[in-house]
Amino acid sequence: MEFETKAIHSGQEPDPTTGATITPIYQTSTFTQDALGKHKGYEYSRTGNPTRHVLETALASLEGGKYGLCFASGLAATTTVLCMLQAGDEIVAGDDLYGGTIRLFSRVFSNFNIKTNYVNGTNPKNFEDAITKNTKLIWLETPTNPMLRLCDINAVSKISKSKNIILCVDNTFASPYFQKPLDLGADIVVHSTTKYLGGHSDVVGGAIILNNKDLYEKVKFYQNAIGGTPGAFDSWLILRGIKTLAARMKKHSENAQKIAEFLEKHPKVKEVYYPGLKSHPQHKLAKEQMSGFGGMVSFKLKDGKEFTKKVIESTKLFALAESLGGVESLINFPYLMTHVGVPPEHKARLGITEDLIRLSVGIEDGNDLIDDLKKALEN
Ligand code: P1T
Repeated sequence: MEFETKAIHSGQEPDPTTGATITPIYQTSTFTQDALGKHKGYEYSRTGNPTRHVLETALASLEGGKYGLCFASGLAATTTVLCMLQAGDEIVAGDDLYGGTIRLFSRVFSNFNIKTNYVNGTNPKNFEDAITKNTKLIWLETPTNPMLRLCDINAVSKISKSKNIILCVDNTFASPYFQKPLDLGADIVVHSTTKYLGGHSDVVGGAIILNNKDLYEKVKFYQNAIGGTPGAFDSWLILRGIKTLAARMKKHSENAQKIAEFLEKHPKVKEVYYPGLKSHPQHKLAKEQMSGFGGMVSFKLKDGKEFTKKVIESTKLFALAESLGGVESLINFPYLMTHVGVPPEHKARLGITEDLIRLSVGIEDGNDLIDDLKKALEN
């Protein structure tokens, strides 16, 4: 079955009790049992809920995985993966990650004696060099947030497998429509379903997809034990979102490519970061491991921070807001918004400066979006 068909049908059979074509919202915390120890598959909604279960099955199918598990946010999914570690264990992580992920690693799990070594993820060898006898997890995003750098998933997976270390890939930026980390050798895929999977900026959620049964059982245990699970309505919203994922991703990507090319030629723009540009240093890798380049574009302006501030405050269609992946375009200032919690020296190393702008390119008309940016840059 092709991706578009799976998005609409996988796991989404008519409701077994009523025949409802669309999965109902099972808005219940608990399930009445037939007799002690005898029930219809569900006991309590933290442990399992039919609406969530349909979403978990559908997401697994889209990522080409066997098992899916859903969470109340992307960070709840990340937390659940990290809870499988023990004090003294170490993580090797790509250094360019969503600011909240860095905050979680460096300011929460560090308190439990779980140390993270950050490496420049553009060279797989850097992961290998940072591995110690205590390393239990390799964590990477690709494309990264916000610099749109790439990590070679297949190359890193060869390293992780040879050392028996779990490789977890945050696939939020690409979405399963453009990239399938499990096929490339990852053990776990994590998503903020808040973004492209939900697609309409109306829900916060997370997911984990994986193939290994033992690992699945372990994550499932932690999902229930920790309790960062989504409600039925939120699960339903994401389920509705994924039905149009393919159509949306094509348009996001088409618009983003046009905008990146427009920005690249603009005299006030210093640098543009988009994997679909021929000038992107990892364009070749992008073409190999992705089937499209996504809807995120970052760029730097020549005229410094005051002008940058003016630009981000003067777009009309691009809303100044955190988050990404919705149908509407957003403009973001990573230095003070999504990456505000990242230590200054870490930001400086990545190039998250006060002239950096990140765009989440929506699915509006591409020329309208370009006009909006053109006017804002005329300031
Ligand atoms: O916000 P939440 O659903 O908890 O997801 C966290 C998260 C995880 N991974 C990536 C790559 C992300 O971009 C995010 C959230 N990011 C934003 C809110 C943002 O504007 O970048």
